[in-house]
Amino acid sequence: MAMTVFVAALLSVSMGFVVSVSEVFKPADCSDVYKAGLNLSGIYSIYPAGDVSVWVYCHLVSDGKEEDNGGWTVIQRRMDGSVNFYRPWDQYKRGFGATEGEYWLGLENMYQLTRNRKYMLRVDLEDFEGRKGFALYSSFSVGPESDGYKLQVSGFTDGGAGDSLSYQNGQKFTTFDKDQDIYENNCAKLYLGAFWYAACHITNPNGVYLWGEDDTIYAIGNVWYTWKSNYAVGMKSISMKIRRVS
Ligand SMILES: [Ca+2]
Repeated sequence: MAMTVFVAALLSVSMGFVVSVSEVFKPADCSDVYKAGLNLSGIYSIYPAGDVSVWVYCHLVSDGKEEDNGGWTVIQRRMDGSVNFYRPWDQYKRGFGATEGEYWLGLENMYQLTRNRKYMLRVDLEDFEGRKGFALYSSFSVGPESDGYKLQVSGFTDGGAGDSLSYQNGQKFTTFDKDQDIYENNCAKLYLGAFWYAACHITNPNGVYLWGEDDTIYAIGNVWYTWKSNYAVGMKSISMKIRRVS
C-alpha cells in the first residue's frame, strides 16, 4: 500500500520509469516530498545525506493552520507499545522499528538532515483518555557523532502540553551502553530508555510503554512531565516530527 503510493509518486514526478526517477527525485526529507506536490501521509523514501535512501513516515497535511501545514518528517513515534525502545547505542545511531508503526529514525540521519538545513520540531502527544496536546519548537538540530549527537532545541510554543524538552537542550545522547549524560550514573539504565538525558529528564519519549499510569518504578515511562505533572503517566502516543524552515 505504502509502496504503491511511493511508486505512484515517483511516476508522477518523472513521467518515466522508476529506475531513472531516483536520479531525478531524491527528496532530502518530507518537506521536499510535500513541495513536489504530494499531500498523502504515508511511507516515503528520503535521502538525508544525499546518497543512501531511508524509509520514513511523512505527515503530509494542509489544513490551513501554520503548525500543521504539510511536510513533516517523523523522527520518533510511539503508538501501541509494539517496539522495544530499550536498545544500545548502535541501534539509536542507525535507527530501528517499523516505519508504518513505532520507530526511531536514527541519530546519524537526524544529524545529516539538520546539519545544513533549518528545522522546526513538533511533539504530538495523546493520553489514554483521548486528550491531545503538543509542543512546538522553532529550531531543532542534532550535532555530529564526534560531539555525542548533541541536541539543540529552542523557540518553544505551547500547544497545551508545556515545555518538557528545553531542559534536555544542549545534552549529548545517552544509551545504556554509552553514558554521556551529566548525572553520576547512567540515566538510560535508571529510566529504561535512551535520550538526550541531563540529570536526568522531565520527558522520556523512548522510555517504557506504560499503558497509562503506573508508578511501580519511578519515571521509567514515556512521560511528558509538563503536561501531566506526574512521572507515572505514560503517553498512549507520542511522536516527534520535523519540518524544514524556509
Ligand atoms: Ca552519567
